[in-house]
Amino acid sequence: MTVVARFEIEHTQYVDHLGKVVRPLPAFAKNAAAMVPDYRAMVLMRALDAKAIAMQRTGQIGTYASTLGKEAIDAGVGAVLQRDDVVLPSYRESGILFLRGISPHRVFLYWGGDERGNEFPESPRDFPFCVPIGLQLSHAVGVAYAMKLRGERRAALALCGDGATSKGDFYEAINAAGTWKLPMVVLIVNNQWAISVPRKVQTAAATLAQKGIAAGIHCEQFDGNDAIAVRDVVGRALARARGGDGPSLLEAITYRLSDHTTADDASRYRSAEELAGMWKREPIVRLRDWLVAQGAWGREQEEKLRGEVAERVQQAVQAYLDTPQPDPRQMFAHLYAELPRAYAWQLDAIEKGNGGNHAR
Ligand SMILES: Cc1ncc(C[n+]2csc(CCOP(=O)(O)OP(=O)(O)O)c2C)c(N)n1
Ligand SMILES: [Mg+2]
Repeated sequence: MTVVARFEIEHTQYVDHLGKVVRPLPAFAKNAAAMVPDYRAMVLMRALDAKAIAMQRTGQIGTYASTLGKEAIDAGVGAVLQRDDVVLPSYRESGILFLRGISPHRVFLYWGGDERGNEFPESPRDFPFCVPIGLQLSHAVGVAYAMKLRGERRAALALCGDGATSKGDFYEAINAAGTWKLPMVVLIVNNQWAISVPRKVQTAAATLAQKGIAAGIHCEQFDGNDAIAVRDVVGRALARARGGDGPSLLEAITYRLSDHTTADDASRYRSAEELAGMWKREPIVRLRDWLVAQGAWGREQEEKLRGEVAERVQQAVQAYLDTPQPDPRQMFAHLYAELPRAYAWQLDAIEKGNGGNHAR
């Protein structure tokens, strides 16, 4: 017997959950101050997330998918994306979008049931939230193919969950990306759960990153709660894509500290011990401890930041509340050239004033 191929999956971590540096830092992190913007962004993301949950609980928005625990991924990805790149998010990527310049009040609009929350005028090339699992991956193939045809130095970055990697769309997308050597990066946010299905019963594969081996593309895994590892690994993959060196499949190891959405109660299917253990690995305290140890952050800055963040969250809430209700007829606008009867009578009812506005 001859071995015809061997494969390895690398895992990258720079700062462990105790704040200890476990391997030489990449050049960009040699000066700890360079990571302060990531920390600031992560604190803002967490505050906006807590506010969104409070707004759902008080009936001001509808179902909401929390980002609790994945702030390092969103901040790191936001930091290494270039303006011209295209992001194709799932429903859990609002943190990245804030760093693309998208106003946080749009996230409240979206989860408040207002389609205008899916319009991103501040970063118009980025794709809207994608709720059908995995669809954004095949869209990314199309986007990356167009970039390649035009000979542009840009990359398409699609994000999906661990559960999404069980879908045909996922395999089809990475296979096409490999075959056509597309400027594309797929980032799996492995938060260990797909609603109530744990990672271990999702697949028999030892890692999710290794799924890229069969597609013939670069693949690696990293600690998604280590902000430095996120910037390093995602930054390198995007540079490869832009430089014509082909696609990557990346697996970020993190943990969903929240329920799946506000419509879920995770305490019914996972233990309090597991959750408590994972809180010890969460990304914000880890980065702050490291910044403090490097002398790049202190109590005064923290207090000032908390004040600024509270103000920004309040501004976002106000911008949401101040947005006039959409015209209810707009829900029919992009469905059909000619409305079928089942919808036509509903539109008619609205126009006659029987299905009109309600208060936000
Ligand atoms: C095509 C499709 N099938 C099923 C669902 C229902 N659904 C919503 S979220 C989800 C689990 C997704 O898990 P994962 O990919 O790990 O993402 P996470 O929510 O953990 O970020 C499922 C099955 C859906 N939205 N779309
Ligand atoms: Mg998941």
